[in-house]
Amino acid sequence: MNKVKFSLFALVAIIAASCVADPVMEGEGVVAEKNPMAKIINSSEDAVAGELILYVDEQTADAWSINTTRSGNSKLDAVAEELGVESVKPVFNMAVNADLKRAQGMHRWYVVKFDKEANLDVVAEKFAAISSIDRVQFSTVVNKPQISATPVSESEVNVTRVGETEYFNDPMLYLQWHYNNRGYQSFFPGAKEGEDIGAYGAWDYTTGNSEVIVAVVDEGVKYDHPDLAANMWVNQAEKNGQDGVDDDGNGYVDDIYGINAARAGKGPITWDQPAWDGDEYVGDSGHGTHVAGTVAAVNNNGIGVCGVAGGNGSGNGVRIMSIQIFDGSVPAGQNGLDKNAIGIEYAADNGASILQNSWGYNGEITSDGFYSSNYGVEIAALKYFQSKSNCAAMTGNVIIFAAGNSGADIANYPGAYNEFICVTALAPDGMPTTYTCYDEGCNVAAPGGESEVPEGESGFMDYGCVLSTLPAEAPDAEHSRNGSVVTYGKNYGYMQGTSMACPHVSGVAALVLSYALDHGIKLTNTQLYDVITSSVRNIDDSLTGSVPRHYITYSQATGYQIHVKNFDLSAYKGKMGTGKLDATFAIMNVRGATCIPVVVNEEFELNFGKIIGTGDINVTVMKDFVITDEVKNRLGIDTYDYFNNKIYLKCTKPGIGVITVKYIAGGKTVGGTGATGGKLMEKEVVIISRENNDNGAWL
Ligand SMILES: [Ca+2]
Ligand SMILES: [Ca+2]
Ligand SMILES: [Ca+2]
Repeated sequence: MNKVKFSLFALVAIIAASCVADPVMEGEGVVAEKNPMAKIINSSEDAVAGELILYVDEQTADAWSINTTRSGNSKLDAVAEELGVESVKPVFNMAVNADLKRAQGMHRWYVVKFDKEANLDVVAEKFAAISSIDRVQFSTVVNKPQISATPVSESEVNVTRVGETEYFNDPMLYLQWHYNNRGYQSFFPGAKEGEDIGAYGAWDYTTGNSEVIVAVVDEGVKYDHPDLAANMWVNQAEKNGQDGVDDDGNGYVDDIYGINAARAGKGPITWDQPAWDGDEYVGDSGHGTHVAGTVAAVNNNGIGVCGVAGGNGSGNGVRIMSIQIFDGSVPAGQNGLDKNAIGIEYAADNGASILQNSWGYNGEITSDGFYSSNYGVEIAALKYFQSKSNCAAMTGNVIIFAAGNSGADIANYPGAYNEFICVTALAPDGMPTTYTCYDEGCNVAAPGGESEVPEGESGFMDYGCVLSTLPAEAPDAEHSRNGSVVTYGKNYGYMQGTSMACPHVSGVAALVLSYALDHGIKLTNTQLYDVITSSVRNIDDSLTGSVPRHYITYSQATGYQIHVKNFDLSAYKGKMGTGKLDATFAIMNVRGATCIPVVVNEEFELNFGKIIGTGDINVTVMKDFVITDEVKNRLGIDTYDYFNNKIYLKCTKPGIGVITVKYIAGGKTVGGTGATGGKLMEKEVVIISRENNDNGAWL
């Protein structure tokens, strides 16, 4: 196998914002009139100059909505005059879904702009002293650290494999161990078969539905990427409309694939804009395109990679909406908190039902109350998104976040917030990655990948990272230095991080919604959250002892050196969320079927009481069970039997099959003429057969 490359800085950090302010108040209660300073809900450190976000009372909100230069409050108008306020604008787009937004108080958020030289703290105090201002929020700058991918092309990774066929015809699918892990040690030392999201099993039941829209809140998505274009959400009115005109009247001009929220929706979506902080590269990195590909790269199109919910080649992939909140061309210090808020609002207003977020705030937020008070305008947008119902199969929408890559025993916010799903990252051996945040606030684990030194190699390789789509023209942060841009030059590449684990979960959520749509199942967003967190394989049983992991040090005297350390697994026990997400379980969960995991070539005894879930065989008696020839062939079931309300069978092949069990509810005989007794019932039982890889991963 060709080496991808020696990667020194393979750890892809979660997109993160910088500063976190000192707590000023907890919760969202009304601020006491007597203490104006308590209205200032965060710190001016790292805030955008020349603007503040205000939460105003109803009268001011209504007055400003008509005439922003006059609030009707003489003190407020005097302060605005004194400061030379240049503009007052509502944060949210009140022309769309106004009633729901008003009910949630969103009409009360305003952005005021003034002289950039003005002292923010002084201005904040002036506004805070006015009774009609309820809260004053500094517009914290949303920054991101350097991230980079390892680009690959199909020709580079085209190795000869023995006897393996993949689910779809995409030539790089076999490298996507995160969907179907064959345990190749050349990818990762200790890689284990079955340590994946179980995509192949789920794909037997659904591969996507084009009515499901996933908003990728991230860098801009390369919407014309050959392996993404067919699965992009398209605003048809804008695509077929006039340039420079808001053809669909949603408040945004030419928003065909989403919006560039970092530019307040007033610029095109981009993914190739370089930027520098001194010599260091800080611009676009392809992160959004990579995340989008994991959710829904186009499957079975004969090129590149697959996405979790990318369809089967018939045009049924779920759709990606690009919500660009990071833009390399927006100078550092200008991208404030309100931009995230309007991006999330846009996703809610334009049909997304899943919000995919591989970003968060590194640092010191340690409670839901602190987050919701300091990031008031952002949580308002997130709660609004969650309150909308944009998929016919679900009441409400769902929000999924990455946990963060600092290795801390608490997730980053907003992901840690109790209402959202927060995703930790696994390596190809099914163990926690060395970088993943864990414990507090974390809900479920999924493959995020890890760069390692495979057997027989002397340097780090990235086959253990997550492979997805890349914009070939995006700058490679690792190699772009001193104002000189080096682009990836390839359409695919490896990244690692909880940023990569998160879109696996969003993709599985999209599969569940697709299956529900196809089968007339309706669920609530709470039920979908439950499906995600309960459709898991056990991780805790394997979290004992330690595993070797390599790491790099650098000094001028010795240069780069690779070392090995023992990575303590027991520290993660009980702290990786509910376990390892399995897409097959998730589909079966929403189908309402009982899943029975079995090991290939081992006879198992299935107690009927367990199938029904009561354990009481006196009230429900098994009458019969049906295994179709198709299922027998698929799972290699040659012999089976049942007696005493137990089924005995053995699968000789891995796979999934449904058997139907018939039973009597409420008696020992079926009622009818000449008999009393119970009602004949039927229930599906899903047999999920996998190889035993004796690592505790499966059973
Ligand atoms: Ca529009
Ligand atoms: Ca237009
Ligand atoms: Ca493809």
